[in-house]
Amino acid sequence: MIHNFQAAAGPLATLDLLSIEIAEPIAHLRLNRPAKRNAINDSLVLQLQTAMLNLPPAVKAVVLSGAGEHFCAGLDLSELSESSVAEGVLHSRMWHSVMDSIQFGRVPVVAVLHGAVVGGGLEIASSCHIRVAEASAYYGLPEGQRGIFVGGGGSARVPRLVGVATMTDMMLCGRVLDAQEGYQRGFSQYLVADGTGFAKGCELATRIAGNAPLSNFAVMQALPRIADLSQSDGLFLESLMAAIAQGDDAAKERVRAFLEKRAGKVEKSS
Ligand code: 1HE
Repeated sequence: MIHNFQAAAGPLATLDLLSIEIAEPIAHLRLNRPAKRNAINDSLVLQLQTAMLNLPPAVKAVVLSGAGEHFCAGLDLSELSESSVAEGVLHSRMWHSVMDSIQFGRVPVVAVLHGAVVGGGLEIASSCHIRVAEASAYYGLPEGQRGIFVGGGGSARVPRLVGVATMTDMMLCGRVLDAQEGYQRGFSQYLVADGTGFAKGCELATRIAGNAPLSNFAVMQALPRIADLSQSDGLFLESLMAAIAQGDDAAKERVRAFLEKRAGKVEKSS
């Protein structure tokens, strides 16, 4: 599949730490600080939020990657040293709001991971909806060794992917998972050869962008919330979300298309 990506215009073009290209219906956001291994300073994390909030309406899915040898080295530690306790809380809350703009934004985000996916980089990846890992990817939470704790939503999102025990091991013992272990334990839904992650990410983003918008909305907004509820409350919310989605014209047309043999069957992936 060939995508003709063009540099983004408007407010997205002014962001200097992200490179943003668009081939409708996909936007490609790339962390673009390779000399610092895409370490996330305040400017970069806020630019990520600006990008998520200003995606052109024609964009229906995002691919997020990192420039250079690594996806992301986590928090820029050079900004951490002199902050007070109060500043620390606000800084963490700022990250939470940016990560929410990814997880609960308008469109699904496919992260393409390679090299180091560590600390805040893993927190960013965990906020995305789909993770494609290249064979070079590895996952770490060096916060445990740096004398700090996760602050970008990791304690809420990482255990939901790999469990509290694995996260505890990564933080207390400095355990680093390679791409294969990360795939088996649930960090990535896809594991691909080095150099092929972006193509796979674009393929998946294209499929996602072809779904009915309300279906994608339900998966992004309702599914993680239902998973956090009691079964009874979750099932009640599910019934409301299901009725809203199936009442939409897009759902009615898609169901009709299948019944009239105009839509594809469910097939095994190749
Ligand atoms: C950085 C950072 C950074 C690299 N902050 N400057 N994250 C960490 O504890 C991970 C720290 N980084 C590393 O372990 C390694 O850099 C990597 C394994 C990611 C990559 O290694 P390598 O050999 O490719 O690169 P390098 O030589 O270590 O780094 C290249 C430059 O990037 C170097 O700067 P230079 O000026 O000497 O060239 C590094 O100092 C710089 N650099 N990583 C600042 N993280 C919301 S709370 C989240 C809390 C956290 O994320 S804590 C975990 C932080």
